[in-house]
Amino acid sequence: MQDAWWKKSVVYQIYPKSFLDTTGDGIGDLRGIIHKLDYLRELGVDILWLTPIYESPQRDNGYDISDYYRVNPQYGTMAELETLFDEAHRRDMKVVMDIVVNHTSTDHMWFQEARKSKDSPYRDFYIWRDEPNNWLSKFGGSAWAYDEAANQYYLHLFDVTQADLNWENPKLRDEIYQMMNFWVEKGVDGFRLDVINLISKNQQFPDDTLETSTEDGRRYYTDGPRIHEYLKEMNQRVFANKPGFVTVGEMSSTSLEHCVKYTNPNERELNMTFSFHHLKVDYPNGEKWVAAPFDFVQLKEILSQWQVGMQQGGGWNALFWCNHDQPRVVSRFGNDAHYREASAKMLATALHLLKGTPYIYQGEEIGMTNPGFDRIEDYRDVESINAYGRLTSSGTSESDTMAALKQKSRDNSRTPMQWDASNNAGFTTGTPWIRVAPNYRDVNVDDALANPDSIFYHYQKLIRLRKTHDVIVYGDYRVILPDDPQLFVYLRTYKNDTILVINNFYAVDAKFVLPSEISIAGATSEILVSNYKDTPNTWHDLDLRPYESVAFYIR
Ligand code: TEU
Repeated sequence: MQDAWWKKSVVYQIYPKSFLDTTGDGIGDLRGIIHKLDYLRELGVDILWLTPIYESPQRDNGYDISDYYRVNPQYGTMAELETLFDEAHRRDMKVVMDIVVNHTSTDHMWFQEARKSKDSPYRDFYIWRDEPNNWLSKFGGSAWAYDEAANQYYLHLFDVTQADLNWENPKLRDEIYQMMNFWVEKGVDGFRLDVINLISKNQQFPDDTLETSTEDGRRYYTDGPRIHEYLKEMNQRVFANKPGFVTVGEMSSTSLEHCVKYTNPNERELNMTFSFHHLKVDYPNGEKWVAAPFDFVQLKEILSQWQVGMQQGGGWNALFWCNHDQPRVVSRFGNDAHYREASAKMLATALHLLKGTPYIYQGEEIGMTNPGFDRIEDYRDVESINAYGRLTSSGTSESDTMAALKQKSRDNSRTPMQWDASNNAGFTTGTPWIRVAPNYRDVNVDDALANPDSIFYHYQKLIRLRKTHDVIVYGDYRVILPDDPQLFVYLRTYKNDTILVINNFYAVDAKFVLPSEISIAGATSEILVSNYKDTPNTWHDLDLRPYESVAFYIR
């Protein structure tokens, strides 16, 4: 039985477009990533996940693929990608590629052929109807678009240029597995599978009620009727070809029960899943596009539910606060104005000591913040621009709309990586495709590396601890004081080891007293990691300062 090596690993997500530009065209590239591999090695991460680098018209920054077998020339060449694999491997890092198989760009040859005629062998690669149903696109408006050449409507759960593939068609599935095997043979070590739980649609295509923002059709295609069958087939036909291959599924609006099934090794589907419920705690009534505070107790409840549920069901969580679709966590659940360093470290500890495989999104390791763009011209993301149009034309004021974008836009995490204090944060010598966040002179990699107390070294320490303490990897999870409005406290236990993690999520002092019903067997304790220098080693009873966070190791 292959050891589940990826349980001990930490993944670093790279958004190539915003990582490092070596050509001066304002767009990051593969050579930029190669250039920074030593930096990533220094951080200590084991796996690099690259968001899509395939040929694409870039309507959705590469999640709209027009050719799965080619590298987007803006990013570089196939030879450079191979060099990137080799250079990462030489440094003991693995590379995971993003695979988008729920949809392709409408520029893809399959779609271009499909629309020409009902007799095209590619017609049935997509989902066509004479009459649309009332499902809504995740990016706003109807999920169906009329195509003149085809004289039918096609389904697009995302942008109108992202046509959903028809997984009912075995020929389409063959093509997809063949394409995936091409990348496996090329030397990629794993896949991150984009919205993979949406590929099986209810073939009746029933209308939804549209009564709430989530009754938009999703119940008919989320974790759909044949999803587990497809993933088992994909596993057999692709992943099983390479021992140790790692897979993570991105699961939109999923359930715990399904994620247990996706990731329990006996099911032979995937290794781990991303779920998003904990990142909707600032969506009042399910509505994303309003500026709103987050519900802290609900955040803990959801995290705890997934910790316990995956543990009981033998599944495995991918742990994350940030990615290229989410605002920066220090601006969201931390405090980027007055306690940027302390709160970024607290959030790192709170996440990395949970059970699961942690993911770091580029820039998170130096505490990058939301950029605070307050002009629509600064935004690039199709979802944000659509939302702006929809909100302002339906009567939401300009200022409420901009407040929502400023807090929620996906562009918050897509601004260029801040390498140093020089122009454009050292990201490019040209004009960046999206503006650099204005705080780059204070928040950058150069400064982080020069300061032994930086957020960077805090992440480095957490990554190292995972390698030396099995309790971090395998320990059982239990929450303490679930209703406390300020503290997130949990225990991890494995064999004779216990870790007690105490996090103050607010800018005011707090007091922790271990509840009497909790007994921890252990005579000695030490502080594994903390974000204040002088935290006392008193785990029964502790006064916490703003955003203070500490993990006690008790034996
Ligand atoms: O995202 C899927 C997804 O559902 C989101 O997190 C999405 O950004 C959110 O619903 C918007 O409110 C994945 C990719 O990560 C994202 O970048 C792509 O745009 C999307 O799939 C389509 O491929």
